[in-house]
Amino acid sequence: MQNNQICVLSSSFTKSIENKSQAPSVLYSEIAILGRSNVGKSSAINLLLNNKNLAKSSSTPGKTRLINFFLSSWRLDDVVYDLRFIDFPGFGYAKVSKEERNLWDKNLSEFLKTRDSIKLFIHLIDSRHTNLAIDNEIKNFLNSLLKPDSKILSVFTKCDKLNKNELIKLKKEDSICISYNDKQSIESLRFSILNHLYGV
Ligand SMILES: Nc1nc2c(ncn2[C@@H]2O[C@H](COP(=O)(O)OP(=O)(O)O)[C@@H](O)[C@H]2O)c(=O)[nH]1
Ligand SMILES: [Mg+2]
Repeated sequence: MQNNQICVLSSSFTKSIENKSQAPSVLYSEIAILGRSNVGKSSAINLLLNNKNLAKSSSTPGKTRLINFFLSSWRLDDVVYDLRFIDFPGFGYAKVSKEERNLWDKNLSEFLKTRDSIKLFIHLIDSRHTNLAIDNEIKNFLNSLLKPDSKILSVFTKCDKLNKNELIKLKKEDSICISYNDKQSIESLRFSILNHLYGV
């Protein structure tokens, strides 16, 4: 299936929003990237969109949590796909007051529940910690949002941190495993995205 390459034609940052009233109009199929803080969401977006500086990657997330929109055009076999990626920083970020967290969770759920253009939810999970309570929470939450035309894709990050046996074990389960120093893993994820969205 992967004879040809996906060419990333262009990628750009669209805008950041605080709540759903500020969201850009629905023009494209959307891919939501979710996962706990520090799991590698921004890095994954930069890798997929082939631009190191698009999503700000930081080990000390600030208090302001925004939903960030990016647009990217990919070409495969002479067909161009316009895709919108949505980064959700601070999901389950614990180092804020309970009130703040509740408000953020409410904003986030409201946005996710009503944004019908999200056709794919990519749940990033740290490959070294595959059974965290927060990830089970995210999984249940995403399952509650699923519509007949949307899907969830679980992707394991930071696979360069695994030893050979751990990696073999994870891959045996047909898992998608990515790492920032494995370009092929990123290309495979691009193929999975197009496959889930367009059946290609
Ligand atoms: N070893 C390794 N570290 C990674 C990888 N992807 C991201 N990181 C690091 O993990 C930290 C958090 O990444 P970031 O993308 O900001 O996570 P986010 O909070 O989910 O957006 C940063 O220090 C990244 O450099 C990876 O594939 N391998
Ligand atoms: Mg981030």
